[in-house]
Amino acid sequence: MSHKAGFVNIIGNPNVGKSTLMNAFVGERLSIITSKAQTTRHRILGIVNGEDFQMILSDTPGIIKPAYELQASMMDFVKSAFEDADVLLYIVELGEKELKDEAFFNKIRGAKIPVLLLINKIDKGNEEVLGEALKLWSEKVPNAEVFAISALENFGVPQVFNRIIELLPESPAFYPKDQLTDKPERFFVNEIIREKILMHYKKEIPYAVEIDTEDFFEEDEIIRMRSVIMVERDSQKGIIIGHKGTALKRVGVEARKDLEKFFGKQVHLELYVKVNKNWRSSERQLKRFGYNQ
Ligand code: GDP
Ligand code: K
Ligand code: MG
Repeated sequence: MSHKAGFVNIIGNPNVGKSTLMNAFVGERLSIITSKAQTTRHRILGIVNGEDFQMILSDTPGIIKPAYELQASMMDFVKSAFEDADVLLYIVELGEKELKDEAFFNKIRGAKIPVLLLINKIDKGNEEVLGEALKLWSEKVPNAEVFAISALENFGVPQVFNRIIELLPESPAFYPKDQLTDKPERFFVNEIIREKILMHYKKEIPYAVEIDTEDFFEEDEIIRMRSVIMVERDSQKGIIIGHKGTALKRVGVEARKDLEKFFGKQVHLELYVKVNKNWRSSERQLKRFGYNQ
């Protein structure tokens, strides 16, 4: 059976209905990740898994690529929004007439990926208003396919959903579906810590570690997490920790910074190292490193 997977970047002003659309996409059937954060530049809105597809939706492209290119500057973000995705969703609401930012629209018009322009909240207007909106946005973004929807009432949403799937490339899933159904945030915490370990230790160390985020508590202002780095031997534990703990501290500081961007919230990360001689037998772990045979 063929499988499709890809990245969908969602752009649009605050309150146009991005979160509502996400919820409508996900419905009852599929797994999702959401961050409750409102302020972040970096977050995954959701991952929608089907038997033969995986749709990764983000309003902050770049960060969720498998290699976790964590982007620092807003310029990078803006750039990647138009390049590092398979489909761009641009959501506006009925009555919105944002005509000021020509540079922004030039970027959308010049996008090399398919653009779906969704006029949302059409339940709030009449046919005349909708007619004007369709005309306005079709002229403004001639390369877009324009859809009139009501995310709240699920009107037009399945059509958009199906169109996105059509546009996704043939690809295996980017994120293991089984790991995303249960405690999905922890999967990303593990991956971000793993990335720091890959960056800072010689090759044999990253291959010997497994990361397990044991606690993840979201409070109003802060997320508290506790993750264990499991290694196979005492000698590896020493290397991970480093002289006076400096190596581990660096991993913790860098991971925390990225986690704060990712979740859009202050993060407290407690990291510790544990020797576990048996983890390597885990089939999941072997698969992750590509030892699939
Ligand atoms: P976001 O900031 O882009 O994520 O927007 P939200 O999804 O949080 O929606 C902002 C507000 O618009 C909420 O009060 C939603 O209930 C409302 N809203 C979203 N979609 C629709 C829609 O299709 N019709 C109407 N009438 N309201 C909507
Ligand atoms: K909102
Ligand atoms: Mg929202």
